Amino acid sequence: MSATLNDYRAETPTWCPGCGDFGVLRAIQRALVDLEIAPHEVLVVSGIGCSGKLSSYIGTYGFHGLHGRTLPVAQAAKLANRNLIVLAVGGDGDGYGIGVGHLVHAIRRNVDITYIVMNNDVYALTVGQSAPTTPRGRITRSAPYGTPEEPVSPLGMALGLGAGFVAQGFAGNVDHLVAIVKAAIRHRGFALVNAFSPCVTFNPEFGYDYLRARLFDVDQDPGYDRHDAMAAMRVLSEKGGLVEGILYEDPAAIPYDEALPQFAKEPLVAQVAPLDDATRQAVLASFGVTS
Ligand SMILES: Cc1ncc(C[n+]2csc(CCOP(=O)(O)OP(=O)(O)O)c2C)c(N)n1
Ligand code: SF4
Repeated sequence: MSATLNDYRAETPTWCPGCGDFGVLRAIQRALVDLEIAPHEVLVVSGIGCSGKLSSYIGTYGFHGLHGRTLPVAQAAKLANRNLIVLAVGGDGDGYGIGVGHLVHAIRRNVDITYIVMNNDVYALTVGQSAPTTPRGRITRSAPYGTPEEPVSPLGMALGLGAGFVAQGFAGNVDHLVAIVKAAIRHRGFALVNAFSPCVTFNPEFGYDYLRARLFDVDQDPGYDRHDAMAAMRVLSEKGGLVEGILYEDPAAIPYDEALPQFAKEPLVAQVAPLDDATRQAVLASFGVTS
């Protein structure tokens, strides 16, 4: 029997009322249900931040890791068991700040995982400091005279590094985000989804109305070719990054985990003997877990 949205529920979120992360959570849950994936087939790895709590709020396997270290854990899990659907989730600070080095190498390595970044242009959990995405001049708690640096362009960076799937969604348009997340999961290789997810508490300027009035939807443009990386670069530049939809997809991408002979035949987990019970207990005990 197919999973339902109820099967994907877990703890009740403690996010502020109106937080964009609710929309992203709902989009991921709906995408998994639509794709008829069962919760036990999915691992969600998250970083630290308000967004990082998402792995506790979804009824899949979960790993809440260290700030900025989401991608190494997610890639390792996929390499160990490529039968799992692996989603990495986190904030823009997590992915484009402290963890940006891992993003560069995840794109180049092309392990078949989906990375959903909840982008609110601010460090929210730590109460509103400038993030790498904060526009120059914006006043934040860490920049009372205005943020002095230029922001990163995460999608431009990903395209420049040769990413095989680059998309942008919006928590205020969940139906569209569902379609984007489904396409990202189906893509064979590393997929980046930058999901604008307003922080209504610490960055209300970058809110629902602001985004709704400005986002240009490439998926509604019949002339847009999502297989043309230069077109993606052009539209990003023309619209100042305020674009929604699947900007680029390379249907011929070959994931790392399928390209290497040692992974190609069967997943690593199938190639090693299962742990005997005493060893399993000892490993769990080393993490302070008793079963
Ligand atoms: C190594 C390390 N450095 C700093 C912190 C403090 N810290 C916790 S969350 C966070 C930023 C969160 O911002 P973001 O990743 O954008 O997520 P959001 O809370 O906005 O969802 C920081 C700096 C930490 N937990 N670990
Ligand atoms: S502080 Fe911002 S990002 Fe964090 S839960 Fe509240 S609205 Fe969401």
